[in-house]
Amino acid sequence: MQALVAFGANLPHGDTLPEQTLASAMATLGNTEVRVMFQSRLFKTPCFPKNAGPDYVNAAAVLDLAPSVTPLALLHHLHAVESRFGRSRETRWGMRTLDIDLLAFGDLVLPDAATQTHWRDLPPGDQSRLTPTELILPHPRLQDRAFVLVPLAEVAPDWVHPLLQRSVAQMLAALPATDRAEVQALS
Ligand code: PH2
Ligand code: MG
Ligand code: MG
Repeated sequence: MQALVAFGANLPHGDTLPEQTLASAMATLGNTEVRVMFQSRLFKTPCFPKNAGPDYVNAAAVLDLAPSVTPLALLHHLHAVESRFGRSRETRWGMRTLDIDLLAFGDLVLPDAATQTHWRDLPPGDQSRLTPTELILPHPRLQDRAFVLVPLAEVAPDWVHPLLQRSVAQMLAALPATDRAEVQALS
């Protein structure tokens, strides 16, 4: 099974800059059951929402998983890596030393199509106010964000969203050109 993950950071962790944190996180994510197959370059991106904090560094990766790895087990592993890099989880959309988001687990839809669609179609005003308590896959905001899709298009351009039936490359092309232009490769 393959999983797609997104990385983001906009605060240093001690003396470690966000770009170093992301590189170290991608380097330490692998274990006997999780293999990093492809990793994107690092990108500098304006904070969303605009002016809510410093610029982010973002990246994406494709993970190859042993059959024993469930979506929740992977999520817990990603959270453990976040804590190793100083992440505390008190404020949603707050500043962070490291955020690792599970974007997709193969073409699995969790918990079901109606619930994923509900969260995907949430009005913008509710998106910052309401947080799902269960794991929703694919990630409900995946199709909206250039800071996710630009890095993801380097590693998984042909992955198709199981409910939208659109590839990463197609979802990226559908975003405003101005959103895409704001995402700048660092390397
Ligand atoms: N992550 C957020 C909130 N805002 N903005 C950018 N540019 N990149 C992110 O990764 C990001 C964000 C919540 O996780
Ligand atoms: Mg995030
Ligand atoms: Mg997160």
